[in-house]
Amino acid sequence: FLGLEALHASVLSPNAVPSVPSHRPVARGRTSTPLMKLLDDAESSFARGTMLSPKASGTSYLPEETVQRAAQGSKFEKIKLEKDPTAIFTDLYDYAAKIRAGELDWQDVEDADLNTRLKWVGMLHRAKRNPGTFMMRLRVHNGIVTSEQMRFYARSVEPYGPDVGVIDITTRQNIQLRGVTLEAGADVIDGLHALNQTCIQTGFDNIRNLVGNPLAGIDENELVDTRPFCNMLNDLVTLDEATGERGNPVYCNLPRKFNIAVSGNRDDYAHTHINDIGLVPTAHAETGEMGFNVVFGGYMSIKRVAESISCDIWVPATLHAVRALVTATLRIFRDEGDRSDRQKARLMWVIESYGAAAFREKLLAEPALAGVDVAREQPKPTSPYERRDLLGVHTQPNGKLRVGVHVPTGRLSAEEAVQLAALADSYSGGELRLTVEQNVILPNVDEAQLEALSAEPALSGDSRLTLRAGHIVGHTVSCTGSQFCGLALIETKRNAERIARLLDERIEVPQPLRIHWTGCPNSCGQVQAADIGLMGGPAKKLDPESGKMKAVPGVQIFIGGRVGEHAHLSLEPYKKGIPMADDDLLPELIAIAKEHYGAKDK
Ligand code: SRM
Ligand code: SF4
Repeated sequence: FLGLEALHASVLSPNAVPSVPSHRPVARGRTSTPLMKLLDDAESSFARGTMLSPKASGTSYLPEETVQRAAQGSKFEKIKLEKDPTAIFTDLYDYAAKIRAGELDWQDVEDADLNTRLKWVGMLHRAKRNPGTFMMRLRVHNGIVTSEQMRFYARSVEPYGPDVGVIDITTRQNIQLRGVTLEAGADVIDGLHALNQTCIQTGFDNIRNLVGNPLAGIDENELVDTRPFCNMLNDLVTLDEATGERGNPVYCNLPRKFNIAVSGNRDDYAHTHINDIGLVPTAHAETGEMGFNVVFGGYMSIKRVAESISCDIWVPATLHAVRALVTATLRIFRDEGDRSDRQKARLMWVIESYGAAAFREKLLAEPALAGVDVAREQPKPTSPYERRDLLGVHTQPNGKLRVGVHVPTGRLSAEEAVQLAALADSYSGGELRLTVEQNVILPNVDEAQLEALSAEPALSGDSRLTLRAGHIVGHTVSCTGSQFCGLALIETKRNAERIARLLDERIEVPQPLRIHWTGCPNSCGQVQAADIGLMGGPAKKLDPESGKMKAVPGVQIFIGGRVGEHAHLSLEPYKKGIPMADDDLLPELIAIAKEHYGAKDK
């Protein structure tokens, strides 16, 4: 359905990162800008003497009024004003060089850089669980990874040993590397850039990984190929159009994170309903032209979980129209979003401040959208449709097969990553597709090779990776949890994997049962979208020794979330305070599975 424009652009820009020098000098020196004056006047703890770079920074693009609000805003706003996060890119190289030369210890790096600004280059210090090590969050737009990139991930984490040096597939169809030190970070970035990939703008107030259809281009039900759109939007975030350098400063000082998902079919594998912008492929009712109904404002957080809403907007499925729509929305969000209360700084709050209809008018008045053929929301398809499973073996339109590989809770050891890369080289033309359920798809497998693939040692015997996961194990998703995340109230991944196996041993469910785990109310594991969602929370249990109730790790249970065309978030917990011990949690889960999902004892 896509025109030449999209395909042409995708050829011109097959991936995000051009070859430009990564070591850029940052000019420093005291300047008397209106911003410096503002900083001087503002009651804040800015480190005096830290200068703003005269080159374009994220802050250079903010209107004066926004800068003023930011200067009086949250501690993160002040950190961004004091030194623009874009500068951390080159600072990282300086830090790495000094640490290697023995002139600096990571502990001497100023706190705002170490624990906040470095997130701009995807380096998240694991201060609480593994001080001195970083999780590196990449950008894998549309979830497409080459075998070469996968081997590079393995090489990057392998030095940190099997406990810390692991790779995670995330709930945004993305990759996180663990254990990386500050001095190694710069090398990892260079390595990524050499492989046409990057990690910039992934962990701070940035536009996060672009989620697309994991079946793009190999999908018998495809309405739009999401790859060119994810490529184009990824370029928008990672390239400075003026200089060709990395990192577009226009969107480098947002009020908060920003999520975009591009769906390619009626299955909505990209989860448009929980993204700030969700593009839902829908043909124009009168002209038949393929385009996107746009939904806005979906998000999850500690204080509030909101399903996306319609603002009655449809745009054609052209790169120009989608870019215009996204840049117009980002302009409003960047300049008008809340800068004082981080809990109110997501797009939904801006939309609500106008009301959906007025926000639509506001958006359409944006210069970026001038000349774009924006229509009212188009009717959604009504014919029956069954959401397809991404795991298992399925035929592609070209006669080849797509084969889902289950990766328990998305966790890969360095060795498993190398094995996956080898499988991709042997069977899927060196390509791997990631899913938001934290699994992998091997595309374009020859039917004649299926038997050999199934018999591969990496996928059989005791291997954690498998082509044949049970209905529960295969559909379990988990956030990072307390092993690495300082915000976690419980350990998630190991429990999720173990409990799913126990459930698959004890009960039979007629269809996949999506159990999601999340270690705290931020809901990175998207529990409100799950059939059964488990969120870390307080619980009490009788202590047999003291005879008193004792605080123990526990969960809140959510049930009835839906994904796909008729997505629905389950906002209120079904039960609270369930202790995590197997004898407490398993009976609860079995009862829910029987009562709500047709499970039977085995
Ligand atoms: Fe998340 C913060 C992990 C997807 C909502 N998230 C965090 C931090 C960075 C907290 C921290 O500093 O430790 C976690 C890092 C832990 C670690 O070591 O891995 C973290 N989030 C994750 C990942 C890795 C979970 C996973 O195991 O897959 C996911 C990475 C996605 C990516 O590749 O970019 C992840 N986080 C999500 C999602 C799901 C999604 O995007 O579909 C959400 C809910 C959707 C949303 O954002 O609206 C989510 N994470 C949050 C929030 C709440 C945001 C808010 O507006 O308040 C936080 C807290 C924050 O940002 O302050 C958070
Ligand atoms: Fe950490 Fe909480 Fe996100 Fe899990 S949900 S990764 S515990 S912030």
